[in-house]
Amino acid sequence: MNKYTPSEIEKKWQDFWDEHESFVCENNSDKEKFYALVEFPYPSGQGLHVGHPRPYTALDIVSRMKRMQGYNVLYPMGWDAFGLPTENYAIKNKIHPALVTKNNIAHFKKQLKSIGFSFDWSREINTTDPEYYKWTQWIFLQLYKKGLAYKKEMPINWCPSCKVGLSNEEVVGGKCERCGEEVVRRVKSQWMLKITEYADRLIEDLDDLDFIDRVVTQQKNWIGRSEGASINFSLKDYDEKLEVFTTRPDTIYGATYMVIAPEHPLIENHADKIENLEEINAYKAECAKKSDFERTELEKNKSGVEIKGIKAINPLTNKEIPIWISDYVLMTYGTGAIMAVPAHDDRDYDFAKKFGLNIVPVIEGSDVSEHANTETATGKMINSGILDGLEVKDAIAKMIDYLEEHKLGDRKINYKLRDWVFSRQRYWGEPIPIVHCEKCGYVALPEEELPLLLPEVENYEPTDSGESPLAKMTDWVNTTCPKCGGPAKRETDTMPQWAGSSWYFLRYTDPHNDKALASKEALEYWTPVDWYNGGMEHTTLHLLYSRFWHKFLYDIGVVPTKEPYQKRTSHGMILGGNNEKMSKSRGNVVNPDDIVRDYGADTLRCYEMFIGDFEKPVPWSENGVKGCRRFLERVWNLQEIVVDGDEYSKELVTEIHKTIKKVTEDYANLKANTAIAQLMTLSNEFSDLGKITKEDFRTFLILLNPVAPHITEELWEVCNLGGVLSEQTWPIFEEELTIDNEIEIPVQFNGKVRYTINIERDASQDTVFEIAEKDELFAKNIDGKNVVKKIYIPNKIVNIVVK
Ligand code: ANZ
Ligand code: ZN
Repeated sequence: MNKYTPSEIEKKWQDFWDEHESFVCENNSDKEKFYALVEFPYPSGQGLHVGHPRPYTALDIVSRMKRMQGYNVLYPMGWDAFGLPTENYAIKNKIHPALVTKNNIAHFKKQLKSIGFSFDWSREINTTDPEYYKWTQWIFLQLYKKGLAYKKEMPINWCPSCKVGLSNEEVVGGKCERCGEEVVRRVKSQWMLKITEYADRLIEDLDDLDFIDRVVTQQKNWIGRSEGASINFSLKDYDEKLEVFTTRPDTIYGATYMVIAPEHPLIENHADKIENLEEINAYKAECAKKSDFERTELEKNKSGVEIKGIKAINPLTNKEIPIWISDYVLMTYGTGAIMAVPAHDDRDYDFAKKFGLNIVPVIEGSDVSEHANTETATGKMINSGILDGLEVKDAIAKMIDYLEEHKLGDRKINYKLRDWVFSRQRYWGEPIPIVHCEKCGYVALPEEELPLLLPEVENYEPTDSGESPLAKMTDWVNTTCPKCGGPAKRETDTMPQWAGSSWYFLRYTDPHNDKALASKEALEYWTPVDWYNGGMEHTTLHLLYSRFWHKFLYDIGVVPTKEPYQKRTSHGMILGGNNEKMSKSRGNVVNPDDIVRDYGADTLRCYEMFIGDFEKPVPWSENGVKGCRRFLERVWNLQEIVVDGDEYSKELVTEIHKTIKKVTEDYANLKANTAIAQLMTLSNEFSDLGKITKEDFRTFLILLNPVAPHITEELWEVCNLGGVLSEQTWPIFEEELTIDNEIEIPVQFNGKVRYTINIERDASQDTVFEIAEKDELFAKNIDGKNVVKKIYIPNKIVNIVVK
């Protein structure tokens, strides 16, 4: 027997799979399809770290098992390659980002190949390939034609360090998600996508999907649908209204003052009536320095200024109430103005306490609570005129009816979700295929002109004015209008990194198509993706964006399903040995190349799965790696005890059937860790027995193959088990055979257990008594007395009554 040498056998089998196109799948097949998807990586300069292979291995296991179960499996891989890090690297090192991308991809691909994933590499895609982004641009044009892409002056989140506008999703805790720099506000004309038009469907259609709970919850919270009412409060002595959004119209009798956001137009529109304008402007200037996050999440101490000279009228109490300006009210939500109900809203309560404002309770026995949520608020209305005595739920309904009837307001649904800021003032992204004509305004490029290629520029630095470097390319920018032929200018903003990943799973179904993003037949056959695994950090960005695009493509008849992904799961992060997030600066990054070199790809894969529950974050441990390597060495040694035989060894039948059952179910439920534990147990039984049949070993190797594909293929060959492992069919178990047949039961004498016997399950009563009586302890326990009764409860207990 040769020594177990992964470096020799792993390359051999990887080449074999490549040559034999073992994992290339067909678009035309009678087999049932299975589409497994993992999030394609951004090919950074650092290469893979050991976090990447965790989800890839998990779905590789599912894919390999499914193939052997007879499915036509699509398990693809590609590159999400536009983006800032590459561009920044290109600027710093004066290399074209396309070249940087090419090198990074080559590195990533080599690493992935060395781990033996069963990707169908014939379908590899790259979002920066013009043949790919042609279709990203095409989708944008369709959105534009349907009025879902529009340009708007927007206060945007601006990162002064990256010199780029960020979407709300890219701002984390008031800081740039990428570089950590404090984000400031800046007004800029931006391309926007109307994702808000799909808000309801993005919530409702979640019901038919098999997404893990935390993904569903996060998506719903992000969309943030609130039902309530908009109510118009009149301003005293003005023929003008101040509109608020509230989820609690029932509490209107308790609205003792109003608050508007510092940016609310009321102030400019009525500057002449305001007596303390200077004080208000000073307060506004202070607020402008803070992000929304600081204003709402961080600021515990309420601040504000009363607007002197303007009063509002509560339309139900008809009382005059003051209007304040405070930064706890955001201009970007609802109407930027609220009716404050300090008795029943925490924020209003704190504010009223601080500034000595009136507090009028309107719900019996209910203190200030955070129950702004209509679903959790209960109680009987008091001090509330027409609502007195009603339950909150009924009071809300009645008040909305009343408001509508008296033209004081309307039923209203509000969303936290904002339209998607879709332009970036950077170079390394898809050019937006729109020109601006002096006469015709914005005009879409004709589809035949796609792809609109990124021009070569000398300098990728963004300009300080915030324009994209493309703005300096006058030759490229100046063009003619496709409509009137007059002079026009090209859009110089590019698309955000989220563009290419919003539809990539469609391209995998037909990656070389030059007539359409994919053929109807390919989409019909492969979509939806059966199982998509990805990081929790992509729940509110990528997952929502791609569901939006897919729904849009469904609406215009391009894709056959209304949802892109049937099932969504998510993995926990792999942490450094010190339990901290792996990062270069913490010096705790583990490079999978080192593990492959020192222990082998199979050990890496096995450990990635054995490390712990798939959904939980877990620290890396070199000892764990060694443990997996020792397990594989024991498996390697099993070849010494294999003897001829096309049936399972009698002693192993139960354990083998049990193992097939457990492993099959565990793999399908992302529990490869417990599947591996079961395979360890079985391999120990093999060793204890000292001799196993070829059939014992075949089943064992097939079951282990998805986790450790190289060593199992090699052993299959070495032991002459017939053909190639990856072409075998998955073993099936018989439920009856998974049950242990020999069982141990107690023998009682006059109700006391004296010894136990081993019997065959369901043995006859006579046989059981015979076994019980044969035991030497039987005579001892009779002790010369008479047996008056023998009772047997099948498979449970024997009871002997003596006198
Ligand atoms: C009166 C009231 C009484 C409210 C009460 C709550 C509880 P969600 O659920 O998040 O939609 N609000 C409305 N617009 C706002 C803005 N631009 N900035 C800050 N707060 C705003 O919350 C809706 C509630 O948040 C609204 O209902 C409003 O306060 C406040 F016992 O109106 B409520
Ligand atoms: Zn024109």
